[in-house]
Amino acid sequence: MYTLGEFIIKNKDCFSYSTESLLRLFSCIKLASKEIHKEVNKAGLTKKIIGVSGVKNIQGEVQKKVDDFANQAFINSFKSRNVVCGIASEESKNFIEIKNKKIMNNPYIVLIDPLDGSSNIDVNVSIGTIFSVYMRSSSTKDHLSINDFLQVGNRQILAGYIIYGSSTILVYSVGNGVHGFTLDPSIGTFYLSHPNLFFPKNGNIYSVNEGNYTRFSNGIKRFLRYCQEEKENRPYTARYIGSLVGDFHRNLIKGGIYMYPKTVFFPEGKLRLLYECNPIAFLTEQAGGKASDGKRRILDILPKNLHQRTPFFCGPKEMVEKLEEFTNE
Ligand code: P6P
Repeated sequence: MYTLGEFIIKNKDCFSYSTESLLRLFSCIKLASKEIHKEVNKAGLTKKIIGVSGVKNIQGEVQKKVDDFANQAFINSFKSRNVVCGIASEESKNFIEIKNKKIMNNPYIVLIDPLDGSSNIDVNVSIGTIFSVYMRSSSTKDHLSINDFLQVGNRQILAGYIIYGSSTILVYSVGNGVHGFTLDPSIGTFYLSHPNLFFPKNGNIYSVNEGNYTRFSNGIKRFLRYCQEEKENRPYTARYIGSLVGDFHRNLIKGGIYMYPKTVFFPEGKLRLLYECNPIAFLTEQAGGKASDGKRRILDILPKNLHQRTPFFCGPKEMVEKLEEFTNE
């Protein structure tokens, strides 16, 4: 079995940028994810990450200790290894510029949701980290600006997630397919376990919070009724655990559509474009699927601000296109 590092080197021609940089990026991501794995796996036994940190994050949400722990783990890992020149995080209001002599001319920036779905940690449901990497759009001689982070998703050079579940799995793409690596915690190594992930044909899972049904648009309501009627390969199976990474990972492997439509509580949608939807959309397309806001390709949306939200639908192409028939009526 290939380790993640061996796999990257074996496939170095598939990455348009420096292989050494990719290896160093993953060195940071692996280190931070192993730190989080270690704490998450014994969450009930330690006060370190259970409960709230007492502060509110940019989202106005009471930040959980584990959110802060995960955020610091990634920021420290990237900063200490001089791997990127800038970081944007769901947990930080503004982007963080890293400027020192050791990373002069470093062109990489990373956007992360350090621990998506963290409210599930108290009930032992899978949670995840989502990451997205770009080349900065400004000259390395200048200070970073917000425009370096407000790039369309189709300019990502690397995207992926780590799911902390019954096992810890890192899934990524550099534009040459989607590949998953499972952590062997006994030696702290990620091994190739899911090469060339691709949405199965005839997916039959739909994932949405049906508690919001009355608040959905008529198009979404009609699509849900389509999923539930007894015809052809339907009714579909409803599966929703309230953790994007967990729901997406299951749907990628078994074949299903994930939906977070806009509601009266979230008129722009709940999920964040830059560090949730764009990386998941990149993986979706690399796995033969489609990701949209109900009308537009997610990866073509020009971001206006760091924490902007969007309605989000992703999964097998035929399922998303069927949904769009209803949302575009
Ligand atoms: P709801 C977690 O807070 C999250 O951002 C995603 O991981 C998840 O899919 C969604 O929100 C769940 O939201 O409103 O259904 O609880």
